[in-house]
Amino acid sequence: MILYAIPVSTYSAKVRIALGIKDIDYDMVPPPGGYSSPQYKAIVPVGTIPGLKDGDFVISESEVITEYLEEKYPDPSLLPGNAEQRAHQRFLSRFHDLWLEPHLRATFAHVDPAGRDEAALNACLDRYRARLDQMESLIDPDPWLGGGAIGVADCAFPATFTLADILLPHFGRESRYGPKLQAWRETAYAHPVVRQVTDESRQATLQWMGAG
Ligand SMILES: N[C@@H](CCC(=O)N[C@@H](CS)C(=O)NCC(=O)O)C(=O)O
Repeated sequence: MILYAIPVSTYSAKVRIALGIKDIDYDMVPPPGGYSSPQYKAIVPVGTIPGLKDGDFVISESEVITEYLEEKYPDPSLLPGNAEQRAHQRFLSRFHDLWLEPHLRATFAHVDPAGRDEAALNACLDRYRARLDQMESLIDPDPWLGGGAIGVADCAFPATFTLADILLPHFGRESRYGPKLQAWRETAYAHPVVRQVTDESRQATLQWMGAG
């Protein structure tokens, strides 16, 4: 199995955590020619990372890859519980992809002070903060987001928070979490798979920002 991914990519980290929890062997390969390149699109047509190649089968989109892994390697399950609990896990993972992470991603254009638009940057940071605050009311970790075992939602957030913990101070904002999220973070970052993937993300992000 080949995972086209780079350590700085938060969506790749989500899939890497899922692969690690399921103890699936894979090679992590940077997208040939870079993501969105014609060379990479010849393999993964949409050109995004992560992309998964399992034999002749190729699929992209982190949520879809995670669901594919869940169906093909059901043990241990990343979607434990009853229908309602499983739906809540999926909801949180979508919340991450659609409503939280994009506001952080939108700040990338402003990392270099030379090209920074303060008003646009502050709008992104405010939107990220509002969604993060909202998340506190959406979760009830025990200790994982879906209950007693790590699940798909727990795979989605760790690398994004690692990135936020670097970017927010860089922009003069405090990276803070409500009590429920903070408790979940302590559980998540203590997990060896989560720790390894997020340590690599942190190093790669610091390098990308020229601080590492
Ligand atoms: N919805 C996608 C998002 C992945 C994504 O945005 N990946 C970025 C790198 S972290 C990318 O490949 N961007 C390519 C582009 O913007 O053309 C997923 O969940 O896999």
